[in-house]
Amino acid sequence: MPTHKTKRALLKSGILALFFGAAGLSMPAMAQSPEHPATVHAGDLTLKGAFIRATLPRSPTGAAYVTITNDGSTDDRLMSVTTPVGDRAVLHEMVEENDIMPMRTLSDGLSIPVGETVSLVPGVTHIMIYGLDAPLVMGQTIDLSLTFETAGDVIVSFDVLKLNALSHPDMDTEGQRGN
Ligand SMILES: [Cu+2]
Repeated sequence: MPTHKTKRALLKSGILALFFGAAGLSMPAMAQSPEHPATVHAGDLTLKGAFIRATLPRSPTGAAYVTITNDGSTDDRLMSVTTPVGDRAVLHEMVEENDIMPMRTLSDGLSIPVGETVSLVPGVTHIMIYGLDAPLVMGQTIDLSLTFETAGDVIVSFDVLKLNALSHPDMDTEGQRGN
């Protein structure tokens, strides 16, 4: 039998749960669909495993990753990306030079050839977000707009994962290696 005191404590935690539950429901991520779409189909393209690494409090930049498969009969190309959470987004590749890894802008975009799967993964390629308005916090979902030469504009929900995340859990379950 709970004492009067513990009853009150239980009631209090119930109220807190309600409060946070309601706060969760009002988050922007819920606006798009009842279930977070892990996989996005756009024309002949399939995009999955989209994630952004959480950022340190004063970090001016963030990095986003996604895996894109082209099942069509035309080569496609990721041309540009727009972001609601920073000044601009740029496609970057890492180039290993004498033990340092400078980033280079993919000014011609990123080719997505017919029948291939192209993964933006840490250490290889990423979407760099400059001028972050606020830190990116684990658990958030950020919608980026990816513009393809053929498939056009595609909105993809990126899950904010931990600071040093290597891949999205959706990809791990398929036995893919995150590196
Ligand atoms: Cu970069």
